[in-house]
Amino acid sequence: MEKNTNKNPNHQEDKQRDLQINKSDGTNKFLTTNQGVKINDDNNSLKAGERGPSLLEDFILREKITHFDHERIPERIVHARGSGAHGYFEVTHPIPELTKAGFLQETGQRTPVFTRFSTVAGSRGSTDLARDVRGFSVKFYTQEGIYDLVGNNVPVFFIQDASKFPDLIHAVKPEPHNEIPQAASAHDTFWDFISLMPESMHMVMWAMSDRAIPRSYRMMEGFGVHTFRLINAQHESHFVKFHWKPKLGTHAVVWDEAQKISGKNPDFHREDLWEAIDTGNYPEWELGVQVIPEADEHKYEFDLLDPTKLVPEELVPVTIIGKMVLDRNPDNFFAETEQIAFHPGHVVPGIDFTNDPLLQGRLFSYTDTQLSRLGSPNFHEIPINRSISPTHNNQRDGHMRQEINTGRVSYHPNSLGGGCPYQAMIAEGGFASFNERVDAHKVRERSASFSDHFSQATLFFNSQTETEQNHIVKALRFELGKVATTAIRVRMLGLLNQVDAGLAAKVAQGLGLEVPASPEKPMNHGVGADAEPGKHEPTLTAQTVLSSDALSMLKNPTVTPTIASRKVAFVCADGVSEASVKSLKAALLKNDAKACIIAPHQGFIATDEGGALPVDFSFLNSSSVLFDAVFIPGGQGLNSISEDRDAMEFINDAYKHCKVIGADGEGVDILSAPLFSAKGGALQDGGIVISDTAGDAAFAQEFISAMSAHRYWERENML
Ligand code: HDE
Repeated sequence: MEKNTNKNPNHQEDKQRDLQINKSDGTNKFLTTNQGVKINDDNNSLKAGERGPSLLEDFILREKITHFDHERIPERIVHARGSGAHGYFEVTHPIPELTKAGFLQETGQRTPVFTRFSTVAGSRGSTDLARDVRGFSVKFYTQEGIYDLVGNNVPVFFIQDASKFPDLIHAVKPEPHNEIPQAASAHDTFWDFISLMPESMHMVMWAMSDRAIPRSYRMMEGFGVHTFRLINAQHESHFVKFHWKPKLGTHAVVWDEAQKISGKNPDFHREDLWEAIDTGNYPEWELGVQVIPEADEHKYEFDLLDPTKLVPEELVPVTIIGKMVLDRNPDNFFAETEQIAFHPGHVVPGIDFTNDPLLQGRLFSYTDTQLSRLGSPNFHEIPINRSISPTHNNQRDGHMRQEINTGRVSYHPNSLGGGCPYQAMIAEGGFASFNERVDAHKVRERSASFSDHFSQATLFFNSQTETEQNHIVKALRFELGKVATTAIRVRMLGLLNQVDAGLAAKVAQGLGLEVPASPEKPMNHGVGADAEPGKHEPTLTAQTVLSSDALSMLKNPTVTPTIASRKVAFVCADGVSEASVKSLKAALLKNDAKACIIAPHQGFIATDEGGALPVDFSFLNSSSVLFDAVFIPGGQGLNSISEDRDAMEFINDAYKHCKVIGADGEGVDILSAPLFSAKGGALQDGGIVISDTAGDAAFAQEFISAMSAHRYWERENML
């Protein structure tokens, strides 16, 4: 009898081998039609005479154009813009006592994965740096079937019930009359909806924080959001929350930087992920779980089924059980990243659902959306979606069916086929849903335990450093400032005042409005027409945890400081000191960081020593927002930079964005130039590293250690 065990710890390569059979490479091959006929002329259509009409007979032209006409498929309704990579998941701390899932049983066990990161609101071609939540979806190709963990980089969601999802997405997407704005929540319809749905307030705090403008996909946390269940071999259930913790720590850019990156390089995150993997800087995350026994279901002041709430790590710590490494870029974006079909309902024995009403709705949506996006119930046969564990059932036919099912039997039970394929007993790996008792009235209702919409929003705000709080205030001023309808702005101020009075007052000041004395009533419009008045108004529950360091990016460096894979712009000109360039470049390379030479022109620049250095970018086609730090080397020719507005804007932006700026030798003079000091910069500021001697080794060390702190927030304008 065939039994799917997961005991082969070396099946990391299985998916790669599985994909191999579909790969095609035209190197040293003839050009052919799709029917395998060799093509003699791919440049001229068949015509009646050189200047005559084209002939319908030209099957080569017709095939080529027809295929081209049908190249596009509908983009994802949400999360259309994304990037993905292959890798593996490795168990570091097995949890057989909690789950029977085969891929979590033994230390060192590796499972192939494909991970896709995305923004939510923008179209496929939109910018990576939109202020938005990021999708974080992982497909595990386990030996017991596909398991998808389809999460976000924020641990909570805007809404509590699936029925509001289409409304939320309609509100945030470009407005329907003019399709403006693209990939942005800063417009009336989004804030109109939010201002009437106080349950969104916790997630709004996250979306207005710097979590919504990550430095890199590699530097984001990931969360399963909903509470799931782990089921062990004794059929016992534990509640579980999933967390991905990035090895490089959680980092963001600032909003001004994000907007500039969107213009300078809208593929910033996509390129960053691709380059990191291409150069062997494999992104890595730890997978952690917060585990809650069934008996503790009602122990907390929030409901575990409410997706607008998180479980503070102070109440339930995160246990790390494994790590994920992404080590291979896709061969073909469309075939892999675009066609991959995730589904929170793809689970394996040992993992199960809860009654979270948002999760329950998702369990319907994802297959349904694949039917229109990928066009057929056979989307599971697309190579990237194909399970590496065998699949046998009585589902048949449909568009583009690949599998050739043999035999005359396509039903169960049967005797003609010997009863095959047969059902698996639980002991043989058959999936059996958790035997939860449900005894209830059929209602369209929400539990009263879902009605505290503000306490965790306040918890999030209180957990932030002053810098992070300022960024939230500025983000809200930006977003609400773009809302044309004053009544919506005022309604939002009323809700923000429930989260934190200081926050509301500062946002109001920026908008030139007053915080209303009391919020507009009713606050909550997400209720049925016959709901008792006031029944569903938000309530406040006493909180056990008032501040949680884990929620702040700045308070919570999750790893030892590193500058690995960070990029430094060397601001150069003809007459640069080669010794200075080479010394810091070598030190950066040793720390796995990268140096790029930026100069007034491309090609080569002459060095002080009489040599030449290749230029990577000019000030015209680059910008310091694309780099993590800036270095101005010494050299006689460097003085010309202090007069160059483009070069000085490059440096001044790095200053404004609180990045490390280093200079040695004559480079130091640039930081004394009027064009720098006029923007507030001074040599003694934090994160400014200087040395009188060009090419000094101690300077390089100081620069690198300054860079590992990433940003010098004290330079930022305070509110
Ligand atoms: Fe999704 N979501 N979602 N979602 N979601 C989709 O499925 C949906 C929700 C998330 O990289 C769609 O294949 C409903 C929460 C990610 O391919 C669609 C509801 C969370 C991705 C869909 C939610 C997510 C999607 C669009 C409320 C965080 C991208 C294309 C009931 C835990 C996956 C697709 C990828 C994609 C529906 C809520 C995350 C339309 C109805 C909560 C990361 O089916």
